[in-house]
Amino acid sequence: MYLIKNAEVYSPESLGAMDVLIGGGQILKMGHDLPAQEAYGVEVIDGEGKVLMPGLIDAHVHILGGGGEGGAKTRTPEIMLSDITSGGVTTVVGCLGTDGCTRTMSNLLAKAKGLEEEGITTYVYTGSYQVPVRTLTGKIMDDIILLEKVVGTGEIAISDHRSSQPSKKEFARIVADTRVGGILSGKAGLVNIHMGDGENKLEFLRYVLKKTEVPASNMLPTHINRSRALMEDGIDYAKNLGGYIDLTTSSDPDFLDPDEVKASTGLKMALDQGVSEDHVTFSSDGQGSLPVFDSDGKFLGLGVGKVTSLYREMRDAVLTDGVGLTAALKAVTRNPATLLKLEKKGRIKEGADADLVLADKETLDINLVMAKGRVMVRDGQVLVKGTFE
Ligand code: FWO
Ligand code: ZN
Repeated sequence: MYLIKNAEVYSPESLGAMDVLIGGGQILKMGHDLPAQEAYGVEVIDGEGKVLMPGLIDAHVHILGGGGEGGAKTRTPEIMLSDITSGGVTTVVGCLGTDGCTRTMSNLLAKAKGLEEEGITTYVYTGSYQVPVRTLTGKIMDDIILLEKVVGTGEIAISDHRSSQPSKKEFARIVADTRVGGILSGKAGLVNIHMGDGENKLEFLRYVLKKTEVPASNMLPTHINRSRALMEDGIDYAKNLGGYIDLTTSSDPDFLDPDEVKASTGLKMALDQGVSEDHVTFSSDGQGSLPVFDSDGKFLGLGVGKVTSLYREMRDAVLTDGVGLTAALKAVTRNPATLLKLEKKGRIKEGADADLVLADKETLDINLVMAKGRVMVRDGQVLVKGTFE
């Protein structure tokens, strides 16, 4: 058990300085001047001068590795536990990307299971870029209903030269099946949609909202900040249609695209233009490839995404772009938790999972990361390592 004393709690709404008692993987009690029962094996952690936030949720991570756009040697490596926890992330949703052939759902599920055994919380989407969706059981709905870790479909690629180029109707069917699978299993039924650089931008999502009864909360388009034009379309989609948009925090320093919008800046832009702070999320695209192609579609090179970029962009939003801590935290905690229907995640309250990050109040430097009540990282030291680290 742990008692965190006197930290500024952001749930992510600011609750002021409080004590938080943790035991059995959960937040047991919150209050003022909670007695420190050290005799019962409670370790007291000093929270003075620190902020306590929910563990981050990264709803788009290529936990198995991805890529391959430059041939087999460019398939990116699997993630390791500390690549995730060192960035304050305690929940990930794993996905497949461009390659839905040599990367498989059974392999993805096994990797997600392994990370869960190592101490964090994991889910997956069924499918990859491809349409028809390559599922495990043969059907999107069956995967979601029968496989516990499957909470949706993705990342389905549209507006991209690597997409299967589905029709609007095919796309709507994928979203509909995912929604009903979610309803029947009490899960989110979220479609994570990979947006490329194509002219159509968010047109397919607008079609779904206009022509079907499916609500916007079943679709989360990602990489919205990959270009200025897409960012503007994303802002319009979120503001005028009540859509949700996801900004990718990884970028490759070797191939900085001048047209790309940094995620922290994109969040500021969206909020300034009237998008609700409940409608923007960040995800890292961690361990996926960040390939660059020329205008003729020729492969130029690729980098690898990092989960730690998620925390970096949240912090830059606060310290550089002037976004409030609550709004910045919502993009990496509460909002993904709500879209993924994870009621015990993305908030600090009694009964919630003890997924927590303690950070310096001024610099937001991470001090301690706890996942399901277990201290994973403390004072820059990774205390719980992955099996092969
Ligand atoms: C983005 C994942 C992209 C994989 O467009 O979608 O390729 O399969 O690992 N990455 N292709 C990266 C941009 C947002 C910079 C993926 C990747
Ligand atoms: Zn993608």
